[in-house]
Amino acid sequence: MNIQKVDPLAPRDGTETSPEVALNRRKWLKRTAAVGVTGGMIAAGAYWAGQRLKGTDEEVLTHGVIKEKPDLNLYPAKLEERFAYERDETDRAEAARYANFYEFSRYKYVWRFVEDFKPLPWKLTVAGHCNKPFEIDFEDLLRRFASSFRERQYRHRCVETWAMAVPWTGFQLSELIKAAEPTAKATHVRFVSFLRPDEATNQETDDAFPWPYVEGLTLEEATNELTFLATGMYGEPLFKQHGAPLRLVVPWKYGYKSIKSIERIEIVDSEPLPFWTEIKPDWYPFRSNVNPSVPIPWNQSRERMLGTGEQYDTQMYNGYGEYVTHMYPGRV
Ligand SMILES: Nc1nc2c(c(=O)[nH]1)N[C@H]1C(S)=C(S)[C@@H](COP(=O)(O)O)O[C@H]1N2
Ligand SMILES: [Mo]
Repeated sequence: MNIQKVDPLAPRDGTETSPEVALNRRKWLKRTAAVGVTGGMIAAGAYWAGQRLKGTDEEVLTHGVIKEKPDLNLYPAKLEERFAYERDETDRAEAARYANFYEFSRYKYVWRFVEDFKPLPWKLTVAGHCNKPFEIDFEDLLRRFASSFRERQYRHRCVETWAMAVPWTGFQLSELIKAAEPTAKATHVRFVSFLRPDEATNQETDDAFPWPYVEGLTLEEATNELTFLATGMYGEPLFKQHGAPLRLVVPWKYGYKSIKSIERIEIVDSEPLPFWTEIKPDWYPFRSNVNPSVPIPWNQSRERMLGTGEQYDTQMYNGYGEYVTHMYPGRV
């Protein structure tokens, strides 16, 4: 993500170098200049600081687990075979380690900063232009939509050009929207994440951002069969860093549309203003469909898989054209 507009000192995409790594590297550079140590040791110092922040697989896989799990036998859900990835599944620890969740940190390794976040109990509000608005406790939501639960294997493409292939558990957003009964006025859906500076350190300290995180889709996009509300990943409840207890997954759009830890879903009659669109509208426009031929502003034609570093050509609509092209006649 580029946050230069709010912080000219941020690295280009705001994410590749963590503050701790950068700080240590700077210290090392100073020291080595004074003492005249070799470049090999500079590299070793930066490497060591990076490793400490990355953590072991075991740390990464245990730190963000929600303690009280609703015991409803939802996981694992039945796999829908038609959404196979056509590439290797991303290692679970690699996905859990390298996340974007600005409420906790501007940088990666978010898992280190989610300790105070309490995703349960959780309440979801569904409101706006609908006949049946509702407010529902997360456990009741699971019960209400239990029969719609399934597992979906989706490719995910971040605008920073990293990608992953992971299995989500949840249900189609269309089911929830149908239950709310949108009225004739409804044209768009607005999603709002939490505002909890006590639990999310970066919401307290980083007031350059327009908290809370907001996203939006057209009603047609929101009810597309691909659009998924996920409560789990890899056959278990979501880790905190992946957006527990409930997040959106929109696989044909850049990753930032897939808003995490949703508190509010509003059915509205105009285009909402998403978080990143507010910060940088020319780079992160409302629609944000994955498109390898449009640089935003860096080249988007290739992508790199988390963990393996394997590279692929980025596909139009992230390869999901057969499900979504009809929504964008004559444009992208
Ligand atoms: N609330 C919230 N949702 C968010 C973000 C965020 O910072 N806050 N980052 C987005 C971005 S840029 C990406 S790529 C995906 C990353 O999902 P993952 O970390 O589970 O891989 O979450 C998206 N959803
Ligand atoms: Mo992203």
